[in-house]
Amino acid sequence: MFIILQYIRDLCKRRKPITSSDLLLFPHQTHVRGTAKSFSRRPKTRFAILALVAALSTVAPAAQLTLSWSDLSDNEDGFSIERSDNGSPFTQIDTVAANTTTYTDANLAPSAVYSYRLNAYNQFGASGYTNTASATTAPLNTPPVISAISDQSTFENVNAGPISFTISDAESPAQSLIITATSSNQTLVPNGNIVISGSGSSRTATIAPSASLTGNATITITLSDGIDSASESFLTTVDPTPIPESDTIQLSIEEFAGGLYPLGQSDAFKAVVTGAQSTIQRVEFFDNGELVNTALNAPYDFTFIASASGNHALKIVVTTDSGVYENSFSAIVGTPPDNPDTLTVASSPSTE
Ligand SMILES: [Ca+2]
Ligand SMILES: [Ca+2]
Repeated sequence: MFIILQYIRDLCKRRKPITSSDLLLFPHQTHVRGTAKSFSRRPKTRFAILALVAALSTVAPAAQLTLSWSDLSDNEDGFSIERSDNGSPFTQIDTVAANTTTYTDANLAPSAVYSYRLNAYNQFGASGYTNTASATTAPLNTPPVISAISDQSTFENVNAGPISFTISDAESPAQSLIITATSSNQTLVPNGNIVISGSGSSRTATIAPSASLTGNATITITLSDGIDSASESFLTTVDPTPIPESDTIQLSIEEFAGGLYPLGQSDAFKAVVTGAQSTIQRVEFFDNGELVNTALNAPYDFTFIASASGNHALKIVVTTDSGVYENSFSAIVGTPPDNPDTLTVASSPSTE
């Protein structure tokens, strides 16, 4: 009898639900059930898990599941939650206070099947179990990946970009990833002035500084797969518009003879620009007012083809950050005379 009393005392002390297995293991269960008064105050036995929701945590790397149930008893001390992992026997994983109706089981393995049941308990015993509810945790997710973006610089009133970058994710197609961009300096670069374009894995960002402002802003591009995210930050510096240095352009022509050209002959122009202190933007070649070539980088050359007879006013225009400079040349295209034809020779008598 002492052993029986000790067993009952242990059951009560551990505040663990008295399950059917506890009762079955006990050799004299009739003695446990024999306390009629206590048994009548057992928690009500009607429980139902109304919903078992599988959800992935947005912060923890492991999956989690959330249980919810209906509390139909008014005298429980708490609920005991039991879990079966991938079909293994149920074991108690936790207890929760009276009148609790939800429980989140965190740090679970991904892509695993978990089953749950619970019962209510008080000092007099335990209720029966709820139904068993099962769910499979979500697969393991890895964060998306965004390529590195170097720091950018631009001038006031001038956009930076388009800046190319790539995105990818092990589980989700690039097209479904969510991209957001923010600026640390909303005065210089409001969030709405960062435009993300492109499709699939290839994207670009274009940053438009607010009018007439200079300074710098850290731009952060955040990529989300709906669960995890990654971000890339880079500094964008907006400098004052540079004041162009004055240029003293000397423009000469090499490898071009000028003058007279037979129709169809070609001759190379090579514009030599000296005296430019500021940046040369472009060198344009005009033939009788028509733009025939634009050279953006040295050597600034162009091949003149004598394709039409007549006078050709050839003009070279150099545009730099400080101004426009030009020089003119001329060529005259014509045709040589036609070949003489039908030559005959007649013999005359000789005289003395
Ligand atoms: Ca209750
Ligand atoms: Ca992912």
